[in-house]
Amino acid sequence: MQSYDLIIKNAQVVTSIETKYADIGIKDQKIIAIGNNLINSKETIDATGKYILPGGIDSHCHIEQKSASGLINSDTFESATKAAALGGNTSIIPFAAQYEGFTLTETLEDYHKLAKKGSIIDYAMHMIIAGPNNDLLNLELPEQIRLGHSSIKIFMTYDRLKIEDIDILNIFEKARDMEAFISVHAENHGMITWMVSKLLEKGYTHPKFHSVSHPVAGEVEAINRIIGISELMDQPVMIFHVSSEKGVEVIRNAQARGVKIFAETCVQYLTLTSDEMDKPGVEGGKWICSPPLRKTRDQNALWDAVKDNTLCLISSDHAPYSFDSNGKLFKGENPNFKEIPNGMPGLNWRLPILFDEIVNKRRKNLSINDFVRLTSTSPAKIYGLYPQKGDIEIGCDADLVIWDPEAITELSDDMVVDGSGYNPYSGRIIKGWPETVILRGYVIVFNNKVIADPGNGNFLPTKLSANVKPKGIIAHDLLKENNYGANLQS
Ligand code: DUC
Ligand code: ZN
Ligand code: ZN
Repeated sequence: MQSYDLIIKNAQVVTSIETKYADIGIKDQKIIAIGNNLINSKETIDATGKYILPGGIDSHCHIEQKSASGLINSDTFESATKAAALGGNTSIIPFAAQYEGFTLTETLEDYHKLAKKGSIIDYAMHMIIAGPNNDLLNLELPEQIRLGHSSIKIFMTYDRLKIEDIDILNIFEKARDMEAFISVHAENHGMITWMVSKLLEKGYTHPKFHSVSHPVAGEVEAINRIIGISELMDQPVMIFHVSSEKGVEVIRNAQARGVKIFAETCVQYLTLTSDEMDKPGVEGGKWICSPPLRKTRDQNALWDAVKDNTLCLISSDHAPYSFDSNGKLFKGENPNFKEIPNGMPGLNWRLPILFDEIVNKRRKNLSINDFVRLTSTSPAKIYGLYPQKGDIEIGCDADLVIWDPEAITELSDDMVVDGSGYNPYSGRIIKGWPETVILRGYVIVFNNKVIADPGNGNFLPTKLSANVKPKGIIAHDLLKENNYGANLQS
């Protein structure tokens, strides 16, 4: 008779496509049976009245990353992944940030050391490329893609991170040749720099002016530009953290005419507005992130875009800074908005807040299956983790979360285990909580306590997913007959 290491009984099993009552049988870290009345296990968990979902995958989070301002996020892999696990995640995709003057290889080695030592959940790794020299593009990049880093992130703004269009084109060309995916921080650097200087010149220094300094027009322009580059190069991209109604419109139009682009938003853009920054003193700096929180109208448009799949996943963009002289206030007690580092914590809060919005409040009539798709299956499918991660099927890693749909929680600063020390959602009362978290068959969170050790997480090497491969169509402008064959009559 088949024996199991763990059986979870009597729950409603939820995937991105269905919800059904079943038992789940786990052996050697994998799901090996989904059926009724499973028996013969070393351990059994009775999940009557609960849901079992695939573990959350947060595909956009910054951990122990050196930021553009030179500061390091107020987290270690240990504290960040504890927060992530408590929030129902079993995998993350953080960043290794390569800056001008550093090799990609040493950068990746450094971040891998940190992740291996501290992470309690599994992780893949995006490569930020900010100094794309010839050696990096021609020698290092192919090797790192071969080693399982199939995702590149580029920035169109931030002084030390942004790259010029010519470099973007070179990276797109290499990524297409070597089978990598590209994600983009799309905001127009010139517009932001100009707005910041105008605002400061006029004495507008309060944190609330941060949102004014990142105009929607800057997001729209950069998204348009990256779509144009993506079309020319036939290289699909992920547009990160879309924050505005107008940004969504540009993406929806491009998708409608067949451009293969993907876009995400983050929990904060769906649930908070720029009003958060309008608090006395510098308190509002806690909500400074880029792109900035916008208006209720943008929030509604983002939910519509989630509903019609213009935005195909929701991440946290976790980038915590403590609210003291080591973090948000590193320039002093009374910084202007530009002196406050950008970023908010979110690994712990993304799933419970979205569960409340989607499953409990039925925002835009989205379902619990949509919740799974947006927060686990879709990131797995896009970043090459599927079907090992992101689903409940025979053969998948046994990454499972038992959700109590009735638990009522008031979010507070007291709950925070990440390095920020504050909860941007404090005071919010939500329904539904990820009470037990299982990674590869081992319980890592029980009764809201982490019971796994740092170093427990595995690196997840990725390959370019078939879902995000180029269409294989050479752009009109690059066709021989349209003169990319050049020569003409010269
Ligand atoms: N903006 C980013 O682009 N990344 C981290 C946090 C932020 O606010
Ligand atoms: Zn970004
Ligand atoms: Zn980010």
